[in-house]
Amino acid sequence: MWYKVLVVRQPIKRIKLILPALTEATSPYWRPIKYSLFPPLGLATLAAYLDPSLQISLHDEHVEKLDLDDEPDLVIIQVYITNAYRAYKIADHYRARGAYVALGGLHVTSLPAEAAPHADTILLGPGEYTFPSFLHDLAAGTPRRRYESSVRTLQGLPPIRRDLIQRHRYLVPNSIVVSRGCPHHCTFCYKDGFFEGGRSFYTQAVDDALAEIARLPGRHLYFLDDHLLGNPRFARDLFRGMRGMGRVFQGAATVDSILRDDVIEEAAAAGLRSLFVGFETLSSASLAGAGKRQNLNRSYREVVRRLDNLGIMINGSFVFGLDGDDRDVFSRTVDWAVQSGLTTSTFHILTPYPGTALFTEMETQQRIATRNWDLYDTRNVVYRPTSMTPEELKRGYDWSYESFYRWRSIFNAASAHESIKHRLKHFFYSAGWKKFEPGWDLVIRIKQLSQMRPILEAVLAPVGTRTSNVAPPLAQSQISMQSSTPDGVT
Ligand code: B12
Ligand code: SF4
Repeated sequence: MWYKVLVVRQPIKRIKLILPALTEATSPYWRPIKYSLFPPLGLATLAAYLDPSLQISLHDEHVEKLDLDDEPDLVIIQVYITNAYRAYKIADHYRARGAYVALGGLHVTSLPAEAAPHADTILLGPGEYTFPSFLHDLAAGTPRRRYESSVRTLQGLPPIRRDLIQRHRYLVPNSIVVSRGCPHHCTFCYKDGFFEGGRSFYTQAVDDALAEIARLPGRHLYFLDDHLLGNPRFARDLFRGMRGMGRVFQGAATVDSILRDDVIEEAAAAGLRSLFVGFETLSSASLAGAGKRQNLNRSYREVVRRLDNLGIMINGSFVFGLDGDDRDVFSRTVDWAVQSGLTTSTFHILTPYPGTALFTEMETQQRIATRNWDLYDTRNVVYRPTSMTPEELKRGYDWSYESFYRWRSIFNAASAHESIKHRLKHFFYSAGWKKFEPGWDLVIRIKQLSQMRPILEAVLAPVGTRTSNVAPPLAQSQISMQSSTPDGVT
């Protein structure tokens, strides 16, 4: 169902959907390739509710320069914490020109009072129910100032307006989400705040998800779901349905879900080739403190072994600065990641996002050091850590990236795999991601990113499965930590 929107005084004909650039675009950390990975899927999802005969355009400021001299009637802006200031500026600009401006997304949901002065309407939570309601009211000439999502379902969604996405500008235009949220409750995660007031984990019908997949051209897919294996029955049916589709795909899942049953084998058989895994920390005390129960007493060694045996590359996620983390946490974590043969690692400085339990806790303890949202990008220390100074935390974080992506580390981590093919694949994927920045910049500048997709697909080709154990022997530094790590982590 879509809506031809019309407000009493002014019919709405031109609609502009905008994902403003994260402030980072002007910072030394800016990596064009990172922001040319995924298109604005949330906005393309919302666009599906608009009458296609209207003039609709979708703009992603990470990959194109925004033209702000135009005169759209309705402007829809997605606000993340790190693009919030830019989003408000764009919103103010268009309101001054007479456009109707609606703001939504994660940051608007956590801080509605901050966003409201910049919008005619704010919409909180997932947009699948609020956005069509808003359009309906707008068409009737009675839009409200605020909409809150209470109905949570992905049944019968209109097909995402992927035609509005400029596919050639992205390395991974085939990003897809088949669920929303996650069944877990980590205290630092956006999830509980964003989904407050309704279900916080739900999936599409398997047939709808398969139909969406079938609509995507090419072979490669990236599932952006928070937890692709979160509902084992759904995941199993999805992967069985995907068998024979000839896809290769990447996604994210938790430690416990990889060990739980045989869904991960089903995923591998369907084409899963690389998985983002939230290890977060090697300390059981820190896991407990972060509410990360799904990792407690689970063997990280076994997770690595299982994925490796299935030929699935691992992108390990780690958080530094959890209460209890000391100055050794960096080398301990990097050593483990390299020795375990993780293909890539994503390190984060603990960041208390507004709306999370962590933020509330730190605010009560008066440990929030700054409310400059530009710094809430997991690369800056925005709170007072307990067991090291903010400078030590920042230095340790920077060192961890440098150390993990040194040529020697890449070589050592690649050597952890048994087969030559797996080693080579690891080497090219890891080095390609972090060591060829000027090459990526050039490819983006000359608009040839889509030419790189076949190479990505080749690197994600299967390496065959095996049964032997690749998890590393214990390093000396880890042996001394054994008493404070979850069973079998090291
Ligand atoms: C893809 C992605 C990225 C891409 C963004 C590309 C893009 N084009 O969007 C990239 C790689 C660039 C990225 C970067 C980062 N990301 Co990110 N990312 C995601 C991810 C995995 C998927 C986003 C997505 O497409 N979701 C699917 C669509 C359908 O949902 P959606 O975009 O949220 O849109 C829905 C609603 O939000 C709402 N909505 C959104 N806008 C609007 C507007 C209106 C008007 C309305 C009505 C509704 C509405 O309706 C949509 C449909 O339901 C999410 C996790 C997740 N599952 O959402 C994390 C996530 C958004 N990222 C996160 C973080 C922390 C980051 C980084 C800071 C991490 C880092 N250090 O690299 C950086 C930001 C860097 C910086 N300097 O700012 C956090 C955000 C936490 C927070 N509280 O803000 C998330 C939630 C991951 C997590 N679990 O912690 N990210
Ligand atoms: S498992 Fe991941 S997505 Fe789920 S609540 Fe924890 S951090 Fe968030």
